[in-house]
Amino acid sequence: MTEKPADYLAANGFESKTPFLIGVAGGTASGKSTVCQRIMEKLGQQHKEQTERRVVCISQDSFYRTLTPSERLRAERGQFNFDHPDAFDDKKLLAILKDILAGKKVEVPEYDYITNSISSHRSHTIYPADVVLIEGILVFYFPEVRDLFHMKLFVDTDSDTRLARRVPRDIMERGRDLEQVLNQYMNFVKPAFEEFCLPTKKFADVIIPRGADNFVAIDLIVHHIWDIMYKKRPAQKVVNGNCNGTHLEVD
Ligand code: UZR
Ligand code: MG
Repeated sequence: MTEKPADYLAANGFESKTPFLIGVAGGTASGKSTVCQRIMEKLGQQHKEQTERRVVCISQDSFYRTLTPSERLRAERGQFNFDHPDAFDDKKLLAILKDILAGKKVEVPEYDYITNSISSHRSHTIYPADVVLIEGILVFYFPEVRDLFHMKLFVDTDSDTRLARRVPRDIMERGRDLEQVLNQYMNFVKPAFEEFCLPTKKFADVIIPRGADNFVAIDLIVHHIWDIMYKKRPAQKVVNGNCNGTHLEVD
């Protein structure tokens, strides 16, 4: 390849000074978070201090909107559709992604699945990084958000595998009982997946069959990110007091 870094970056639609934004979509329990974790692990980022990380991951769950009192009651009875696009605050997600692209430090709220709400006192700070992964069932649904990604991955795992994972996860980690989980799945999760999530697969640049078990696909993606982080990016000094002056160099 004779392409110069700047040409490569321009051809791929992003400017050298902005982070490389990767969207990771897929059905519930498809392995989106695990794919992101594997990518971070392979890049040696998992055990770094937050301020030192060059690759960070954000979940779309942090952008569930605050429910009205009556919606909250429905949520407690398992009658609120958390898989519908209306359940999200897409404007807030868009604003935060724009800030990230502008190289700003942002605060991302933490979501609590037990109370079905954003924690009012817990959030985490995302410092400027080279690569930012955004994972969630509907990250490709909102056109303005979708258009911001430099790379789009869709984690494509069979529905039965996803259901088999979702049931124990909801019971053990999210405080639900079996009947509630299955009702919610049949009434909301499955139909919303088919109506809103699956049609966004066509926007993906890379489809990852079998999800996090697909080591070959993850390796290929990691190599691409590695290139961006260590080879293709021009030297850049992130000017931010909290970022410890991360310095990236061309080899
Ligand atoms: P993933 N979800 C909850 O179960 N409770 C909430 O308060 C908010 C979201 C679920 C949501 C969706 N659906 O299927 C899932 N329900 O989180 C998305 N019901 O998360 O992609 O990790 O499966
Ligand atoms: Mg998840």
